Amino acid sequence: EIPTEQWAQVIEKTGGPVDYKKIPVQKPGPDEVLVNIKFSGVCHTDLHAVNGDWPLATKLPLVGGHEGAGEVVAVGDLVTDVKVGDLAGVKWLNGSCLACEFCQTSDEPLCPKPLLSGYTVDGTFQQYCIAKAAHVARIPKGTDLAAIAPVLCAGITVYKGLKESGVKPGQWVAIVGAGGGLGSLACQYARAMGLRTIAIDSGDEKKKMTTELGAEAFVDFATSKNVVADVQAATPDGLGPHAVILVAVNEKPFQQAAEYVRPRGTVICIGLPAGAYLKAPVFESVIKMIRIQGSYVGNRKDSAEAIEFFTRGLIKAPFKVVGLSELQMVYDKMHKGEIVGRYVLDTSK
Ligand code: 8ID
Ligand code: ZN
Repeated sequence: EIPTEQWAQVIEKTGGPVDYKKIPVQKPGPDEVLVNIKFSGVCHTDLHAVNGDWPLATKLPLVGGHEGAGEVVAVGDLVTDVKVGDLAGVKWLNGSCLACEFCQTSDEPLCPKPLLSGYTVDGTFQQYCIAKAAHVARIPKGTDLAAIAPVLCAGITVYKGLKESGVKPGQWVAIVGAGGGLGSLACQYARAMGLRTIAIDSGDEKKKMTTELGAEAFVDFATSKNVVADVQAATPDGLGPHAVILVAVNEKPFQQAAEYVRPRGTVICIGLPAGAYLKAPVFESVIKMIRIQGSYVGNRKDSAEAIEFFTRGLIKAPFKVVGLSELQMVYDKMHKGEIVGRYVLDTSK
């Protein structure tokens, strides 16, 4: 039975704090489903939302979260392809118009009227969450819902970024921020896609984890005397990686990547540090013919593919499970850059 009340983490004003309390369970509209969220990953985007880091306002009060895995408990009248009892994932893209040029060409993250989970609509830091049926991720029966939660944003996003980079099996990719949530999944997707990885992050724990996840080299941005030289030296011919995947939450590496990427290489920007700007030397950018591009989550097909990699057993990134009630502790660690991999919240405690 669907209760009328549920536990949730709510922010009343930008800047926080999050308040663990009971709120009403909503009813799905005709094209929506209600998902009983069992587990939700905590993405750095959720912390950006609390802090008001971006030039886009959130709804308030707000329930954050957009890596929610659970079971469908109710569907609207118009929903025919998702059934009560199905497993489903609530992603960042909660819904889109399905009619604009971008939705028509399967670039739905670029829809000018998106619904964003945990940002413009309430997200997955609650026990019952609403999403548009067209956009919920389909999760196969029997899936470990705690383990798949981080795939629903971090996994999809880095998989899409790697595809957008155009890098081919056997080529080198530098993952900047490799020890965090997106980075740890990027190490796994890169290995599954046949790529060779240079992990860039800081500290022994992150070095150990990224090595176990398949990275062949580690550059510590905090202790390296010359990050650019060290990254280039990690490739056999010293010419640098074919692609750079930027998932750090700091402006500096966004200004460094163009310096160490290989000629003809691609820099993919994914991380969204507050107030940051991209910068690259015009001279090297021109004579190296480099490409610098943004990449933003993934479409429904990218999502299904990213989930399929997980279901095939190719994606095993470390995560720690704590109760939904402990979200503030996770934010505090995230703020200090202390999280190795991902935290996942169990909504039952
Ligand atoms: O679609 C998108 N573009 C998208 C989707 C999901 C998330 C973008 N994001 C954004 C988030 O909003 C956030 O800005 O990606 C960024 C990373 O999210 P995350 O992986 O959830 O964050 P994290 O777990 O805190 O990891 C960040 C890592 O960056 C490292 C930190 O040590 C940490 O491990 N890092 C930092 I801060 N500065 C670094 C540097 N100079 C660095 N690593 C290398 N060099
Ligand atoms: Zn996210």
